[in-house]
Amino acid sequence: MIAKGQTRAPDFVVGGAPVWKAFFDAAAQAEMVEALRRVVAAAPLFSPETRWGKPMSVGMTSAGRYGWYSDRSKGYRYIDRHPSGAPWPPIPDPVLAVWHAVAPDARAPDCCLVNVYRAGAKMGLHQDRDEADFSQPVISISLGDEGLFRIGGTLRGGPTQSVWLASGDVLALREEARLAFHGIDRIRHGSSALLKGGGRINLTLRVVD
Ligand code: MD6
Ligand code: FE
Repeated sequence: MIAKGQTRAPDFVVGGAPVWKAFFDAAAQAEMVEALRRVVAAAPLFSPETRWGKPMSVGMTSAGRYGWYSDRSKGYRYIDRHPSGAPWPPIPDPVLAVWHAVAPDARAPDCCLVNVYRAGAKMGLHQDRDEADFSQPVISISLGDEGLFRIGGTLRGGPTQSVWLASGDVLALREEARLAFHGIDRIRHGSSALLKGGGRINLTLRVVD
């Protein structure tokens, strides 16, 4: 469990994004995975379609007032219910605790996007720009297998840097890096024992409105 009021300086900065290595320990990671199982039970994973109509390799769902969604007809957006029509479940408290610890001055997040990477899944370079207020950060939490995170600048096609994100690591896209292009090139399948059968979960917390 993250203690209330816990703060810590980031361990390093990559492409303008601060990274906190092992921000929470194995017991807290397992607690978070349990809470996420309840989220997935209420809001099952689905594979959104890109704007171009291709299914994404990453399984997704959300918690909070809004969930992120995409399909061929309307593209990338937030919707206030799961595609089944069910309301999104609330953002679990241990996840909110991470947000408040690394972004104490930010507004409360109203979406936690849950990305699940099985063997071979990846996420192409993109910007997170479907939110209304870019003064608010996006905070990412990694769980399970290591993922190779790549980050560039705010223009597509510029130079990029890469870093492996491991279970318990936290990264923030904020300030000059808020609109940086970023993605996940590959997963080191089986590098963590946190998830049965391997895989990686990434949570991104956002303020949408
Ligand atoms: C991932 N992360 O780590 C994908 N977005 O699986 C993201 O797309 C991301 O790490 C916004 C802020 C931080 C991120
Ligand atoms: Fe992103």
